[in-house]
Amino acid sequence: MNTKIYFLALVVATIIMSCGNNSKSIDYPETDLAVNPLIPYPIQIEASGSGFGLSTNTEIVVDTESENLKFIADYLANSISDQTKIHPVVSNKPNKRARGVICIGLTKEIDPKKEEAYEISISNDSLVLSAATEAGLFRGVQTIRQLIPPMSNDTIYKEPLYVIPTGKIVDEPVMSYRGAMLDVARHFFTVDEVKRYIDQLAYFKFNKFHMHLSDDQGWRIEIKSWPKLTEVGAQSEVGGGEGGFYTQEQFKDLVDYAAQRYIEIIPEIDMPGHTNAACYSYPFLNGNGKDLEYYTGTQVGFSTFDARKDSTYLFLDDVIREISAISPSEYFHIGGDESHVTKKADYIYFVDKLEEMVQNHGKRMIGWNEIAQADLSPSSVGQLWNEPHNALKAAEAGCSIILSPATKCYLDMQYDSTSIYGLHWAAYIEVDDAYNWDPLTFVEGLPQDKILGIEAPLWSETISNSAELEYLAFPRAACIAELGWTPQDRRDWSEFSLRLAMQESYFERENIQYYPSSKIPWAK
Ligand code: TNX
Repeated sequence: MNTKIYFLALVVATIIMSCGNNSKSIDYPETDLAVNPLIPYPIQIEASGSGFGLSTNTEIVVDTESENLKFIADYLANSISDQTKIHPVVSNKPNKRARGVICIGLTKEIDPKKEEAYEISISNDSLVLSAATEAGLFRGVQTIRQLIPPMSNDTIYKEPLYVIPTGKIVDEPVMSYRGAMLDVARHFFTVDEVKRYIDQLAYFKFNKFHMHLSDDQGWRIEIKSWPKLTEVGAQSEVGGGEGGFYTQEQFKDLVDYAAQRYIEIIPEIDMPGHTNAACYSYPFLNGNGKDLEYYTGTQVGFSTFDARKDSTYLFLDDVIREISAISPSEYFHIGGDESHVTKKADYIYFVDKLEEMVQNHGKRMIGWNEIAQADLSPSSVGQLWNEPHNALKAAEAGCSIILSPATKCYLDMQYDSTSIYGLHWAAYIEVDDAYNWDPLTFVEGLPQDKILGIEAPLWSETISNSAELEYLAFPRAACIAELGWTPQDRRDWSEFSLRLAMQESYFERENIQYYPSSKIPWAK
């Protein structure tokens, strides 16, 4: 038996033996695990009506020899202490006096192909989280965090207990790609701001974070062989602020930070359009024949690389090589949207060349739906934002599709006409609009086996810091998280809105500046 798996079996046996009698005296109130604040909602819940009392005597037991498992357990311990001020001990073996043990471990009982599946069994004395993979355990930790009530019950025992309902949760996502995108080009977001967003996405079980690293207004990642991209091209942003960029070290730090949360970062260099900042830094790249200047406005579609110059491709080969070397993702996103001043034949030529180049660097190409005009290979991925016909065309070429329809998924759309941030060219998207649709049937005729997943882009023309980002992202990102995880037949808006209301304590505790939509029955 694998030692880690043996570990879980051993600990569960120890818990049953050592803690078996400790909680008998507690008269738990009746509970119902099925009525809970969980977002996304799990696929299977069996409630058993009693309680597990999280208290100062609760310990977390994990195989501490494994650095990754220890990280996951510590992540839960820190979260518990933020939520309750209780800081559980994390150890290999429960202390004899421990009352209530949270046990985290890998198991062979779950199919390892179910990469993010997990199970949680909760009884009076123990809460056992198991999964076939570390990613599954990390997802399960988010479920535990969400099950902890905001208030303790101080009357049923000699010390305060945070009562978690007993029962069993068996869970796994419907989609393997559940992403969010942040545009760090229109306005730059610092490493700490990006990390903060990654943590919020992790809480809702997202597993991909797409970074839009370049656009007309700024180039945001250091390329050592072409230093002016950041010396010149990163020095501004929408509205004329000072901009900024990530050094390669900082980008690697973000990749690692996300990976510890089992989130993959997908880098995007948007081209051949949306390239004013690069062309301004290196004018030989420019293909629109006009004089170049910094651009701090919000128009789109006026810039292009020169798609017929060999030097453009020599430059891009360096860019893709350097980024690929620091990006473990299997994907490289080439953008490809709104290249309105690139001739159609040049655009197709460009995308075909880039697809090959990306593949030569060991990656699969992703591009916005316009790339379907090119002769795509089946390993590439089209990202639908506004043209269902191009999503269908890409799928016919054998490509998988990421669904990000602007009318549903765009977190930068205003909620309604009174929203203080955001645009509304695609739609006003209230929280129920973001929730009430089915990604699997959204594009008529798109085969479901071609749907890789869903992604919520957040363009940053109107936002420049965490508070503004959070106003647009929350609570709608929670809707997209559930669409990617929970099967359609388990989704119901009125019931979801109650669960979302129960997330208020999370938003407040983390000081998340969410939009307090009137569609949600918030307690306050
Ligand atoms: C369209 S969506 C764009 C972006 C803008 C966004 C604003 C897409 C692929 N292109 O350049 O930022 O609208 O909502």
